[in-house]
Amino acid sequence: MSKKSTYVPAKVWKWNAESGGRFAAINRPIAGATNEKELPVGKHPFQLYSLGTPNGVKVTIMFEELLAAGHKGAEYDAWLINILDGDQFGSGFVEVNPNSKIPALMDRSGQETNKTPQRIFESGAMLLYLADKFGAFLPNDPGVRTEALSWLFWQMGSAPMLGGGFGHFYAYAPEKYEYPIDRYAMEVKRQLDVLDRQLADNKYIAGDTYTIADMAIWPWYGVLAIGDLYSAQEYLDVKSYKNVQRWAKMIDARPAVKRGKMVNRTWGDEDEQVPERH
Ligand SMILES: N[C@@H](CCC(=O)N[C@@H](CS)C(=O)NCC(=O)O)C(=O)O
Repeated sequence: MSKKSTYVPAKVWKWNAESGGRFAAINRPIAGATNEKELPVGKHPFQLYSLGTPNGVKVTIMFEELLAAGHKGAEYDAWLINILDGDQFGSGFVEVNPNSKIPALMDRSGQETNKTPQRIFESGAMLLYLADKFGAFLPNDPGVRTEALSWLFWQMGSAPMLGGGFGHFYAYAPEKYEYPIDRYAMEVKRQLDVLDRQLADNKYIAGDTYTIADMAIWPWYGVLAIGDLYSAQEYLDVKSYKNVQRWAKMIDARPAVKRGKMVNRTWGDEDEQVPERH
């Protein structure tokens, strides 16, 4: 157990901009734009404003899978949004995503017929929008579709425990605090066990078919299992989740996944970085 803390929360919370931690400089308690900045627009039907983090990679994998499957209408420009420089607070970005988080997407297809561009924010909404638009990676069978959507929404609800909870306190907080690390490690291990049991009887997350549920879950839990997310492999004993291991390696071997995970990436091996894609 941790020692008893002497910290007592104030009566009313006040913003301490100097609180430390890796993202202290960009995190704010207020929404909205801080500066006027238009977003660039390229020649392709889709304009993606993003960064190669797990939430961004979900969408670049989907675009690369669509293109690999022959959907030429899925051509996209992927512009780099540097969240550590605060690009997500520019006025143009906030118009596409009022929540100021990557990824943000504009569907500008149909410009020749004066169709109003469509904004989409939240990575899960993007996967669903693209799956419906192209009739791909989300089977029509109501049972399979519902199962895939259940797992897609499971991911959207669960990953903040892994990223904002475990990852933040294990890797980014200014000090190591036992209580939150312990609490979130337990929850992440429970989530890995949920996936491991599902993948014991299923080739892919939602059954026999590769769907947007795999694309949503892999960049978080797949990369945690076989990659270097938060350098926590040993701490979380990720190798013990055998079915997650099998599935994560299978998804990782897909050529479209290999391409998708490099787009908007600006760290790691140079030959695995494609900062922008046009
Ligand atoms: N639920 C959102 C989460 C997006 C998100 O948290 N994006 C992070 C990077 S992975 C971000 O842009 N952070 C910048 C900030 O918090 O200012 C989604 O899935 O699209």
